Amino acid sequence: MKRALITGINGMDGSHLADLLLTKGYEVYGMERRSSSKNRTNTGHLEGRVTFVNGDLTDQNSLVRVLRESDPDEVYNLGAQSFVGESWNTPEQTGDVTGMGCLRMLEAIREYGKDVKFYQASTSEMFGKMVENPANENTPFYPRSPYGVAKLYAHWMTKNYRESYDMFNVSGILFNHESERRGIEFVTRKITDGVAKIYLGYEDHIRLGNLDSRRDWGYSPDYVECMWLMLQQDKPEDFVIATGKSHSIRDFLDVAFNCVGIDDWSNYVVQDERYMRPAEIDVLCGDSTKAREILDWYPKTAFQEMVSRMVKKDVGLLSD
Ligand code: NAP
Ligand code: G4F
Repeated sequence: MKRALITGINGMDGSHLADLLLTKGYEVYGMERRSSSKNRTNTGHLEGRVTFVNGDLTDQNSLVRVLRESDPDEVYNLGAQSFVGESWNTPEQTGDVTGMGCLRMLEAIREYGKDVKFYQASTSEMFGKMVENPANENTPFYPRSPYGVAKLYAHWMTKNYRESYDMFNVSGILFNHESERRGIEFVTRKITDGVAKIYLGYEDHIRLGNLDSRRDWGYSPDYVECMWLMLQQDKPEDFVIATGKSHSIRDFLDVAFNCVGIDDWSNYVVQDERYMRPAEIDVLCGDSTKAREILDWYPKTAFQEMVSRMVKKDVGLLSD
C-alpha cells in the first residue's frame, strides 16, 4: 500500500486530493497546523480514514518529524498562504510559508534520504502579466503579487533540487480552480455564498472589487487528479493544467445569479475600492496540451456546471 503525505490537508485541494487517494487505496497522512480550534470543515468526513499529523511549513524540525511519522512514498505540498489579496498585507509571512515552506520541505526530504516523490503546487499567478496567451510550460513568468513571487521561488527551488540532487520533483502549474469547498474569501465562493444569501432573503447585495478581470476557472476535483498523475510518470516533468477558456467576474455573476432565477444582477452588486488590488492580473488563460498528450488529462466539468454546483451547495448550507 502506498503512503502519501499532504500538506494543506484542510484546504480545498487537500481535502479533494485525500478523497481521491483513499479511493486508490493509499494510506493518507494530512499535515495541519496546531491551533486552538481545528478547521476541519472540508475534512470532517475524513476523520478516522486519514491520519492527521501536526506540522508547520515555517518550522523545519516539524517537517522532519512529520516525514518520520508518515514515511511517505509521495509528498503533495499544497500548504500555502494562498490568498493573493492578503499577500500585499503580509508579504513577509507569505514569502515564509509559500516560498520558504517549499524549500524547507525539500530539505527535509533530502535529509530523510529515502526515495520520495514530491509535488509542488505551482500556480498561474507566476505568469501574472501574461507575456503569451494562452500560457504553456515554456511561457516566461511575470508575477504580479507577493504571492506570485513567493510561488515562483518555490517553483524554481523544486526544479533546482530535481536537477541538483536527482530528486523526483514536479510542479503542477495549475490555473484557478474552485469547488463547493472553496474558501469564502475567494471571489467565486464569495459570489455563490452572496447569491444564496440574496436568494434566501438574508442579504440584499454583494460587495466586490474588479469585475473585469478574467480567469481560466476549472473544477478542483478534476485538477487534483492530475497532481496524482504527475507523480505516476517515469520521468519528473512540470505541467500546465487549465481549461483553455477564460471568463470574467461578470460572466461568473451572470451564471451564478441565473441559477436562482435572477437575470439582471446590477442592483445586487456594489463595487468597493477595498477589494481592488495594488496590481491586478487582467487575464489568465492556459494551454494544457502537454497534460492532454502525456497524462491523458482533460477537464471534465464545464464552467456552468461548476458554478451551479457551488450555488446549490451554498443555498443548501444556508437553508439547513
Ligand atoms: P487553501 O484552501 O487556501 O489551502 C491552503 C492550506 O494551507 C490550508 O489548509 C492552510 O491551513 C495551509 N497552510 C497555511 N499556512 C500553513 C503553514 N504555515 N503550514 C502548513 N500549512 C499551512 O488552498 P487551495 O485552493 O486548496 O490550494 C492548494 C494549493 O494550490 C495552495 O498552495 C495554492 O497556493 C495552490 N494553488 C491553488 C490554486 C487554486 O485556484 N485553488 C491554483 C494554483 C495553485 P489552515 O487551514 O491551517 O489555514
Ligand atoms: O478569487 P481570487 O481571489 O483568486 P486569484 O487572485 O485569481 O487567486 C487564486 O487563483 C490563483 C491561480 O491563478 C491561485 F494561485 C491562488 O492561490 C488563488 O487560488 O480573485 C480572482 C479575481 C481577481 O482579479 C480579483 O481582483 O477576482 C477579482 N475580485 C473582484 N472582487 C475579487 C473580488 N477577488 C476577491 N478575492 N474578492 C473580491 O471581492
